[in-house]
Amino acid sequence: MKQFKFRFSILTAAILLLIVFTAQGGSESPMMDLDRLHTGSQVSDAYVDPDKLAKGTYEYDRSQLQYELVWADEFDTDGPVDPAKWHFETGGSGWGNNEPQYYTRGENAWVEDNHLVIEVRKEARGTNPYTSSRMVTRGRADWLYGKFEIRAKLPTGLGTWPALWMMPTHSTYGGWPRSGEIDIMEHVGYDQDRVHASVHTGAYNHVMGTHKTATIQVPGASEDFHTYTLEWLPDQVIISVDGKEYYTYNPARYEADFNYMQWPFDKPFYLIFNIAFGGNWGGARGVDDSVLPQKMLVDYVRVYQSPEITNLVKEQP
Ligand SMILES: [Ca+2]
Repeated sequence: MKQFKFRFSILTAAILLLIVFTAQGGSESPMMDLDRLHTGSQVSDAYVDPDKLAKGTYEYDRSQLQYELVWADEFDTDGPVDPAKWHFETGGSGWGNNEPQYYTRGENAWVEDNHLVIEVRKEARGTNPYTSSRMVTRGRADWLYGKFEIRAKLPTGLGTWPALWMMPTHSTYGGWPRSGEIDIMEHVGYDQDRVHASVHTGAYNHVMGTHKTATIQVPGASEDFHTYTLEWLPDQVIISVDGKEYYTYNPARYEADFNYMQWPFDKPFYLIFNIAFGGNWGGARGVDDSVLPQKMLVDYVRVYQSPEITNLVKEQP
């Protein structure tokens, strides 16, 4: 491992020098390549060979990364959720967690007073006793690496289970959890003000009880807005609340020689916002539907990417 690291360090340094000289040589910056990673209606073509990644060869100074805004929803226009940025995943089949709510086609989400509202209601839809929303950027936008900031105010009450999270656009490495899942924020009403961050992979997931997770106390999580941030780099995932980092997933911590089973996070992922009510986790200590309706408010979501990381990934030997 060390020999590999040393050899690749020299290569990386040479490439960085080359990038610096190239950038100085012309008036155009290397930032135009951002479009290759911000897919939206385009197709991502950035690719990292998992075998290369397994050597742990990415070298960058995280404190020096410059991030540029590539996508955002400020939720500043009252009315329906922007269909160019989001669509709704609908249905009431339990969503893999025995969740009793039905996700509607947009009736439970709208924009008001400069924020998104997702509302979970005690309202029957077929055999489902509750309705809610699950909105996704899938098909509209996805990203490979970046910084994702979401300013949100969470619902409260026994049974509520809001989440701000990401799933892979394509199941390149197989069905869940092999292609990965990144949970930027989860909160369950029976444990008010404790926020959870997790990743799930083929090797580490909650079904096996091996998923990598961390929690932090966020006093007033349902009374005030707080900023939930994911920084997703080519070799690690860092999650923070209000700038306080409390979760890092770096597969090199657990395996000397890892692959997609530990790190499927080299493919584009999309954003998901939802509120479940009950289910395996949200309902683990029962539900109290007298708390309904409940809302999650999102002031904004902003996605940034770093040209340095874009180039690092692209140029990696
Ligand atoms: Ca806003």
